[in-house]
Amino acid sequence: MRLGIVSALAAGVLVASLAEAQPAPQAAEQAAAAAACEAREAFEDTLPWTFRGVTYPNKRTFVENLKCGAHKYKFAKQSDEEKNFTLGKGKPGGGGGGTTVTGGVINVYFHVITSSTGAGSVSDQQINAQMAVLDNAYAGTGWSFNLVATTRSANDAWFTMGPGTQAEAQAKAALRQGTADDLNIYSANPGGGLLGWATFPSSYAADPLDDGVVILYASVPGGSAAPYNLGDTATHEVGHWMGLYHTFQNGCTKTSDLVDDTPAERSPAYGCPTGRDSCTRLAGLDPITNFMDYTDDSCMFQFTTGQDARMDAQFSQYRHGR
Ligand SMILES: [Ca+2]
Ligand SMILES: [Ca+2]
Ligand SMILES: [Ca+2]
Ligand SMILES: [Ca+2]
Ligand SMILES: [Zn+2]
Repeated sequence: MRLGIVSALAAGVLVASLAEAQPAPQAAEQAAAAAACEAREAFEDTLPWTFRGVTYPNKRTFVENLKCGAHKYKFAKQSDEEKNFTLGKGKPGGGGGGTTVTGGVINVYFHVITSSTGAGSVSDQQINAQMAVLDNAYAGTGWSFNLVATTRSANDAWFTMGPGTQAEAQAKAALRQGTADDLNIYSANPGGGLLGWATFPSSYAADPLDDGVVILYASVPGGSAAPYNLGDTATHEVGHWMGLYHTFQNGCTKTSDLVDDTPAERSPAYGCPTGRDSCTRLAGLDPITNFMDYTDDSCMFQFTTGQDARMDAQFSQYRHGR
């Protein structure tokens, strides 16, 4: 408290000016900011958005349909898996027999897939930069990443693989290393505006070879996929791999992403829409700076304590020692 050095008179003035500010409480300011943000988004929706040579009606269309494939890819199986997960948590120390871990070093196998002519050739320096981005992003969670090996494959079919394709299955069957608690990252050029996709921890048992994270090669630090070229596509996809859903999962509902301290969000945010509040009846501004939203890499920089706890629980249940 710094008021100790302020004279009685000055303190009185301060109180007076605070009293004047009372008619504009924080809630009203937030509502005004949210309205301004909504108007900004409505204007942005009139502007075409070009990403990697393809022009979309606007950035919202790109972001909502294409940015990350994880939700489309594995969403169908989610509710059943979640039921099992909740059940598992309800049996303290029992059932799965796994140890509860709150962090650790995750071994990483980084598979660079290029075209036959060498397109998509992520450099060792970029891989190291990507690893540093991951370590920074997860620094507060207790998890860190250790690059064990890098592989390089030239294969046109694998290079353009999409989620759920035969090319993806073949690439992963040939390249995947380690067990459930090892992270395999594949860089490729899936096309269609896809920045990446990931499998969830609970999917491992049914299809171990499928387990891992695929990212657009140009999304690594220094890549050409601006504004998604600071390495946070990998951060986001690894978040799924650790068991996190999107912050806009299930829209304006109290359960939303099954994490208590991420405010609910009606739809993905894009760009960096400060003040966005898409669920006005639920507390909190939209978590636009969270890694599990869809904002620009420069805008997303945090996981919450609740997300950390969920990652720990998911990793313990489905990955640790498996
Ligand atoms: Ca943790
Ligand atoms: Ca939430
Ligand atoms: Ca809200
Ligand atoms: Ca960032
Ligand atoms: Zn995602």
